[in-house]
Amino acid sequence: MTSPITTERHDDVLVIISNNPPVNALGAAVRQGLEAGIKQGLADDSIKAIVIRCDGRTFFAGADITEFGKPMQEPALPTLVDMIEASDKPVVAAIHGTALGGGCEVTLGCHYRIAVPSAKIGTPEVKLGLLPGAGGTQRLPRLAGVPLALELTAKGDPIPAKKALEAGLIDRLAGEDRLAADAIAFGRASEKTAAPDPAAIEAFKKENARRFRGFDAPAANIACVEAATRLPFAEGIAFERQEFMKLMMGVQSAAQRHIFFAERQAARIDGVPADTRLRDIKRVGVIGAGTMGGGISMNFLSAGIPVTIVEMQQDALERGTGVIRKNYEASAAKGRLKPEQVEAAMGALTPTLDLTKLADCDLIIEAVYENMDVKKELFGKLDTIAKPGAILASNTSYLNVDEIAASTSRPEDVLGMHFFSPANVMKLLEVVRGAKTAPDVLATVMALAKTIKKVAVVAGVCHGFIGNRMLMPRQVEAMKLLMEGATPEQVDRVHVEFGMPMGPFQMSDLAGVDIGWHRDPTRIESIRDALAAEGRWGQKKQAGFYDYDEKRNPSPSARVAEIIAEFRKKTGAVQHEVTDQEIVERTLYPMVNEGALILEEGMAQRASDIDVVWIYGYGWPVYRGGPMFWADTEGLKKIVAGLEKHGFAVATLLKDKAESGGRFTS
Ligand code: 3H9
Repeated sequence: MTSPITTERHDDVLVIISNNPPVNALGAAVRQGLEAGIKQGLADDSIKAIVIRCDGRTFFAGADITEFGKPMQEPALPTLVDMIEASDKPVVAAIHGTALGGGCEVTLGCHYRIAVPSAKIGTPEVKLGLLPGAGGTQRLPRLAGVPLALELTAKGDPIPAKKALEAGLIDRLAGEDRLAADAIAFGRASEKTAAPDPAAIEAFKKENARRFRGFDAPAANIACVEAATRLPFAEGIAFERQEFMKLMMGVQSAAQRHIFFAERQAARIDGVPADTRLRDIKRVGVIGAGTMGGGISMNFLSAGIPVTIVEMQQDALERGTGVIRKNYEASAAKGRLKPEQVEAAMGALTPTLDLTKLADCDLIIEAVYENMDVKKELFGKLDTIAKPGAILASNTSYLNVDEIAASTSRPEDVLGMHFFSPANVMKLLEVVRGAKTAPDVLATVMALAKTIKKVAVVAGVCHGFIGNRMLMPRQVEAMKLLMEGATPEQVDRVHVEFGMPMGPFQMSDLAGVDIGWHRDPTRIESIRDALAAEGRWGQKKQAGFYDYDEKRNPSPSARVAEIIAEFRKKTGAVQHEVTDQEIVERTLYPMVNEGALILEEGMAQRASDIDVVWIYGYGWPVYRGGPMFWADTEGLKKIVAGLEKHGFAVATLLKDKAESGGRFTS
């Protein structure tokens, strides 16, 4: 096999070049080639300096994650970085694209760093449940100070070259097209030690406590940076190694790595070749300027794709476009957008009351009231208005997309695009593949999802698709638990302690207790009916399963406790002490069971897609890897036993896997 590493001589400078597509990951062959290149430079007296650069779209984007968990091949990355640092000839890192993780650590071992202005540098290991394990936690604080080292390691977001320059993380900016030449003209520097900065460390921990809740890796990153301020370099490195290995062996990092690959895998569509010719999407139409339609529109406007937004009434249209502007202006006020970007986005929005104005749209997304008759009528009209080849999408969260498609003469152009609220923020998009959806329609929408920075998952046509379908058994059981002795506070606490952003009842209050309510205050058949009849519609009414103050802080409600007590009496539900473990078994295990049914029926392409839905659509804790990965870590036998204990009908796939010692995820 030819090495991904080549060398070039430029008089007295040796340039080592890596070409390991797609992202120059530092796999074994790359590390071996780099080692050989450095040795070649050191052995040749006529060489005065060495440059390391990469071909292709980026500098090294990190260690090769696919090698994790396999036997290590020499040289290990830390050894290689040490070797670079020990070179008595100056080594210069020439950075373009993204120098991430191990890639960033290679640059830290180099004596100089030069980067093009568009480059980014960072250590995202924490997002994989890890820490920079090739000396990064020790070299970063020494070079760029404790505060920046904490930001980079414990949060994991890369910074642009200019900021890295200001922080001393890189030494010089190269011309955008002159990186190789500029790098060759470079010299040597000496190492710094990190100044102790305990106040910065404490403040950082406090500021980010919420963000880091439940995760192991941020604390380990912080501990390593702290060690850099107190231990000699070699001891700091030893400490880093020990912490790195702990994380690497742990379940959290395995879960986070699972999600990294799951997210990319989700983009692949079974039975649709990767080179399928896509349809051009130059203008998008959105029907409905409510919260959903407005949020959906913002995704396209932010990506520079013009949007025609349609409403039925002028005041609703104005309100909707007003909210879009307000959201953009709020981002601008926080410095996330420039005023001209706000104007550019708003300038690309065409509000109208006239449905026929959608005739020039390449994709039309309907985001109107969740009612089959309304949707069918609308799609019938769209059929007469939309140009040939336009994609017609429904943002329905439950309804049968095939039935909607059948109201047009072109069901092959119809699919579901289920955005999650708030649609301009939540990353998940469920793309619902109808029985007749054309492969190129599906492929176009999946590719478009990437353009608008969504993570898209293909779902089949079934009630609630993947996410909401799995939510249903959870909500049903949560209500039953109330009848049997649990309180909303207890059920929610168990979910929050598990790592969810909120529990089932907090979620109901946020979404609206009145959603799906029959609207007859005299018909009270459930606790939910009773709440809705009393106007306890959730946060928007400052009363739902909880009472809320003006700032929407919840507190347990005496009235809700009364309603629950009345219902327990009325139905004669048998009371018992509900333990936290029972709540887990009765609310989370049935989700896994439903996930198994979804797989059995082919409504999701793969178990990891289900995990992606729950991570990006519902805030399932990423360190638990999604419900199906979590089920594997719990043990499928235990899940089956738990389900059977509580009288659930166990899905055949789940049972079979448990019996054969199988897993859902790899
Ligand atoms: C580390 O460095 C540990 C060290 O500190 C310590 C060691 C001792 N390895 O995302 P894309 C694949 S941990 C293997 O679609 P983009 C990816 O799966 C690492 N494969 O492109 C995909 O494959 P496929 C720290 C990798 O342009 C393809 O490349 N580094 C790796 O949207 C294209 O990826 C990170 O965490 C990898 N490291 O984004 C950086 N990275 O085509 C992780 C990517 O088969 N990577 N692949 O689906 C990223 O954040 C993005 O990939 C990047 C490009 C921003 C680089």
